[in-house]
Amino acid sequence: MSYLPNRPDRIVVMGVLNVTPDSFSDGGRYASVDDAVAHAVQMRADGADLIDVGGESTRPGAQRVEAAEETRRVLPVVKALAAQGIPISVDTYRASVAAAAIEAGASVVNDVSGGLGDPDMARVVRDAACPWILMHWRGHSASMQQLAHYDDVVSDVRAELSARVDAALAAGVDRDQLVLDPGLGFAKTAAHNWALLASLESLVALGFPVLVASSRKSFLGTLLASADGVPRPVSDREDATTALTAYSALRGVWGVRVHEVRPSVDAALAMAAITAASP
Ligand code: PMM
Repeated sequence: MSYLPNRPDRIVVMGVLNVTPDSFSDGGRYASVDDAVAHAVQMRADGADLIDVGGESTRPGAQRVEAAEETRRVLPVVKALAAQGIPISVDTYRASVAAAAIEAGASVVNDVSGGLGDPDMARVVRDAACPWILMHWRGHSASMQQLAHYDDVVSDVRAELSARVDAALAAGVDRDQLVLDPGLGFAKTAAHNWALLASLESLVALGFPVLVASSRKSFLGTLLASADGVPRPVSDREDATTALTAYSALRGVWGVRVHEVRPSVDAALAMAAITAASP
């Protein structure tokens, strides 16, 4: 079984490294391998336990890129980070990209489709015996916001994630490989995201490590909108992101996935200190 970081002192913090021209918050910033590696090294120095390398934007409305292009973006960065001993997750729902990234040194597969995007992913993850983050997902980014309809978002997401767990186990993946993620912003309105956050315990109660990825997402832009309704810009949503890291840590999650690592590491340490001191 390869590496799923766990820390005795705080929850895990994953640092986002999007090597895409069009991601919603950092698209285009780390398009060269050198820039990407330098940013990853900085996130590591800030305390990131995993660097999450993604080569395809999943922002609402994003169009897909070809597998060859996704691999071309991701692989040189994965190789360069692995050469420095930096733990890597690969953010992809393509089995071929995941397999190539694992071969190049990635140790975790972060699959925003929860295994639905590529029927071959379960085999790749099973053969690699690596951790597999299963995110709640209903469809590709181009059309996912039309799928944001739930009877009860908390129980529906929980049931749909449980079905993904069952499919993974049926494909021969080990229980210990799985991490669950409610998929904030993926086929979800702001109200859905808040409801899922309010009921994080019900996801944690499924008995798997849980990842929360709220960083800079548009529901925070809406929450923090100006008086005339203009969403707070992406670059100015960090304090709310840090607050959600602290909240998530107190709700028993395994980790968070964030763009700005240091404030979340600090928040995680502070919440762990409170937990440790609790009677
Ligand atoms: N969100 C994005 C990308 N990858 N992975 C997981 N596990 N969970 C998420 O919610 C998630 C993800 C989109 O955000 P980005 O464009 O900032 O990477």
